[in-house]
Amino acid sequence: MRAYYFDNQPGDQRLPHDSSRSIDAETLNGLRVESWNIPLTEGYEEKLNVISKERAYKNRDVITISKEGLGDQYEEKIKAFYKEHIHEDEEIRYVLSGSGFFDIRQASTDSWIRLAVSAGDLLVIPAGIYHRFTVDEGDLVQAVRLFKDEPKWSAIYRGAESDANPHRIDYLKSIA
Ligand code: KMT
Ligand code: NI
Repeated sequence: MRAYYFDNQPGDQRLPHDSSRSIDAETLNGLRVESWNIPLTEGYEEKLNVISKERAYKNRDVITISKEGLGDQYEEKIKAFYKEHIHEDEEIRYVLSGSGFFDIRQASTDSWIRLAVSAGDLLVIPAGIYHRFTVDEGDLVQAVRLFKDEPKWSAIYRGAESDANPHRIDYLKSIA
């Protein structure tokens, strides 16, 4: 999974927007973003099960974002995923096929860091970090969504209220 600063240039969200300034693993650790690569070869399900057990991810489902699947709603849906937000729980995704970009905010600079994910990438985005998602030009991603308990779907969009959310405040404390 490559990580780099978003270039902040206008244009289609699905383009790479690569500033060519890379981000190292230490920086991601400091933001409490975790990732693994579990290749989709024989036995990957077992490995995913081991991690799920260790971290008490009890529930999961599969999400598919594709033009075929979403039809007329496709453009609207990918714009919605791309609106900056937080959650009150971790966002855990294991990519089965296709590819896309998770953008996470570096709190110290308010810059976007772009994480390019593809099949085999398992990503944990902590509660309270501002982020957004887009497919890339392939217009397809299929991923397992893992949950600790009951899925908490609600996105809290960035604003005065989200800044005051206890999960946001706890996140900022945890990276201080
Ligand atoms: C989300 O919540 O942003 C998503 O599930 C995006 C697709 S998962 C690669
Ligand atoms: Ni999210």
